[in-house]
Amino acid sequence: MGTVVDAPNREANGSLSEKKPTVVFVLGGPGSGKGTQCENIVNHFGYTHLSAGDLLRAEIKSGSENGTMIQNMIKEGKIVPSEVTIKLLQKAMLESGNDKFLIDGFPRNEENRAAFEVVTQIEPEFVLFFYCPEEEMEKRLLSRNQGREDDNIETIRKRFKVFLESSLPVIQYYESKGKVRKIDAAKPIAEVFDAVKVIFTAKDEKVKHHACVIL
Ligand code: UP5
Ligand code: MG
Repeated sequence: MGTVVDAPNREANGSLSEKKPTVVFVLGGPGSGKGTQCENIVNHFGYTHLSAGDLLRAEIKSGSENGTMIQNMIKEGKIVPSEVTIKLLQKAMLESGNDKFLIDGFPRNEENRAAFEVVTQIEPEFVLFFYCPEEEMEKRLLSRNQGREDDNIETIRKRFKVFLESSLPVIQYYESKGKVRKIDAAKPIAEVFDAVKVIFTAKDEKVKHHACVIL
């Protein structure tokens, strides 16, 4: 498997860092609505949505050499090694042709976070954090019905535990840097998006204002 800074990663990073892309991390517990809201953000604000979980599931389907390992980890709700996920994210970013990305469901632990920073030299613009009580997330996941192998009560409980133990510290880290935008995700989908819109609109206004000042 090699290390996180092996040759393909460095090469991919060369062209990525030149582009200086805007990255927003979209984080929140399993079933908090990350994917649902990312779709809305793409339609309104022109970002490319990269779900780390979707990329990993596509990797399993493609029959890649890491497929079985990834499948086993997802079944157990465990976090796939950073190296694998970061390579998939870098490739998707390069292939998209866009320079604005929503990275959904990553970084999931401190190691993910640090490795992404080292390998890509990218710092997120901000972190969108969907906060939702576990009972509500559990209800949503159990009624999602999309055939995901990790949407069973046993795996869901493991995913919740990993989120609390490993992913919340990442959010706390960004909180300490003033980068977290927290959203109440227990509300209906449209109301959650109203709150999301305010954040992305404020960001666009800031960019426009900056451009005017420069001109
Ligand atoms: N729904 C959404 N919003 C709603 C609302 N406001 N009110 C009522 N219902 C709402 O939503 C889930 C369901 O709820 C849907 O049916 C939706 O209609 C409804 P969704 O938008 O899909 O929620 P999301 O937060 O995206 O839930 P998801 O299950 O995708 O989150 P996870 O973080 O658990 O899953 P992910 O795909 O990111 O990761 C899966 C696994 O991959 C991980 O457990 C891990 O094993 C692995 N992984 C890694 O190892 N590394 C990574 O970097 C990423 C993943
Ligand atoms: Mg999702």
